[in-house]
Amino acid sequence: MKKIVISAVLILAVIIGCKTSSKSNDSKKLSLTFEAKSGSSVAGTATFTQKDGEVTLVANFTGLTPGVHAIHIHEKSDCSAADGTSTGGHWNPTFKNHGKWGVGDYHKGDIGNFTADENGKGSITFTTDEWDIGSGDPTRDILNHGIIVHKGKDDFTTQPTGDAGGRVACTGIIK
Ligand SMILES: [Cu+2]
Ligand SMILES: [Zn+2]
Repeated sequence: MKKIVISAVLILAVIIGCKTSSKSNDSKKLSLTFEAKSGSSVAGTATFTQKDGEVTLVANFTGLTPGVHAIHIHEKSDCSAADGTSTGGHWNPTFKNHGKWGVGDYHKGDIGNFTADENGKGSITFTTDEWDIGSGDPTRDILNHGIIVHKGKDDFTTQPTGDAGGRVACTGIIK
């Protein structure tokens, strides 16, 4: 009888242990470095952090032209082209129109705009429960896509690009 009780306690401990470890697996982080494109001198870094079912992007840039710049997740992680076009169009796994996140139609990659100051420095923080890191769900998983920073601003209207101009920085979203 004692043996049975001890076994039951052990099994319970294993179950609790598994639950705890699967919860901590929900916390994931990716750190990325941008490369300059289209002859720009933009440098930057980005982190994606997944916690409690939400993913937060924090990105910081230098070397931008002062003013408003679009930033999107694009389809491919391939930054090899000098003008960044190797990343393809906006990541749009749900086949929606381009737009402003949370307002009508929008691509899963439509992060939006941020502003660079007079010294060319800019940053953006963006949090959503519509992304994840590495689930394999094509409508949510940001892995193996790319991030593009544009020369100009996203008008949230022009299809399918937002008319944001050339591509001045690029990184693959890869481990
Ligand atoms: Cu873009
Ligand atoms: Zn878009």
